[in-house]
Amino acid sequence: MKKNILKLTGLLSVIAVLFVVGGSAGAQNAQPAQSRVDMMTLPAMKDQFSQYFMIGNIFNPSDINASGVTNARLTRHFNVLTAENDMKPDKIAPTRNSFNFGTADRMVNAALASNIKVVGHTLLWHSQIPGWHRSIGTNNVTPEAALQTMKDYITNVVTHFKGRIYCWDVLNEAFPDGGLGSDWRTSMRSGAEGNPWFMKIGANFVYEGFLAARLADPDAILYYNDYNLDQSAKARLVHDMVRDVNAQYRRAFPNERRLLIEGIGMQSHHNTNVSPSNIRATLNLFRTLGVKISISELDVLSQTWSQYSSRAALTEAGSARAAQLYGEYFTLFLENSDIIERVTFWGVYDEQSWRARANPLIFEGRTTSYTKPAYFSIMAALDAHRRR
Ligand code: 9MR
Repeated sequence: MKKNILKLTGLLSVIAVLFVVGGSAGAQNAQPAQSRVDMMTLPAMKDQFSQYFMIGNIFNPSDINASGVTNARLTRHFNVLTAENDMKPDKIAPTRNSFNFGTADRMVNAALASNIKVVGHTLLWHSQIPGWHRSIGTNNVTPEAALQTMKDYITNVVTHFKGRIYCWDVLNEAFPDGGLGSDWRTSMRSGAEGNPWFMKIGANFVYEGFLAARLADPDAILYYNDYNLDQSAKARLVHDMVRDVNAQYRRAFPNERRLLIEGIGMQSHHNTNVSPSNIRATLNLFRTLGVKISISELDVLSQTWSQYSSRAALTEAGSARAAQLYGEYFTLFLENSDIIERVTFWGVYDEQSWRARANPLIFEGRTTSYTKPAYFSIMAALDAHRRR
């Protein structure tokens, strides 16, 4: 009986996909109303994409208990999770030398008990950091002392989770939003909201930080993670940093076969002006580094950035555009699946999103989450890729 229901719901979703594909193929005819499907009845996305990449999402303390992940929407569709906030420096290391691992431990252990991998997010950042990180940038400790403090912190945290974290976002968002120089070593965030480690230690904190993480847990894959990497100036700086830090590692450890920075996380907090061709250009650039890529925080506003920031009303055209872009992005991800190891959505349903007012996700509904057209355009992209 249960099997039959599953078969039936599978069939329904295939029919829904056909509607969307038919519509986007340019038929002028009136389109049938989109069927909304409860995401719990859909085939598991993690299985559908299993030959290409992992499919991830975020989780919070309310999604788990002592025996595992209790949020069935997560366990059904996703095989890798990132703590939305609970592994950030302000949560894990509120004061110097007193770590607060309780919540993070419960979350990581629950995910592992549910057979789900965990991304460690994040070690070195300029935001959501405790006062003792922030003040490193401006207090009168020496650069040498600050470097030791940073290494100790990384060693402590990574060692604590050793063997449980599949990859670490070692460094997050080091580059600013605008006014980028051409040399990565002098272009990182500084000032009141700057990266304190960069401000005190200088650019070599990157190599030292990644090296401390590698030594503490050699099995973890070490990532640099950032947003706006569809923009060529920022992508170029990230490329140069990864190239130079990996070259420095190669000189120091000539027999080591692995890279030090093994992956780049492209957060991908997009809006309806983010063009797939820019993302393609960045993927081609990063490909030359020999690194893995993760799409690490995907969401797509149903608006342009300026509409979103001016709190403009949503339009149907904007929602349709976002849905279409989801499909185009996935087409690109599938074409690059030899280097993409994970695609993580930054939330399951719109209402939970940090940008909820622009409906950026592929499901909607807090109590029961239903498909949006974006879901079907992703599945149509998968279908088209398989048929190539
Ligand atoms: O989704 C997170 C939100 O709950 C927090 O309030 C916010 C604070 O900075 O961080 C959000 O997650 C961020 C992620 O850790 C790093 N990239 C940007 C994400 C969205 O702000």
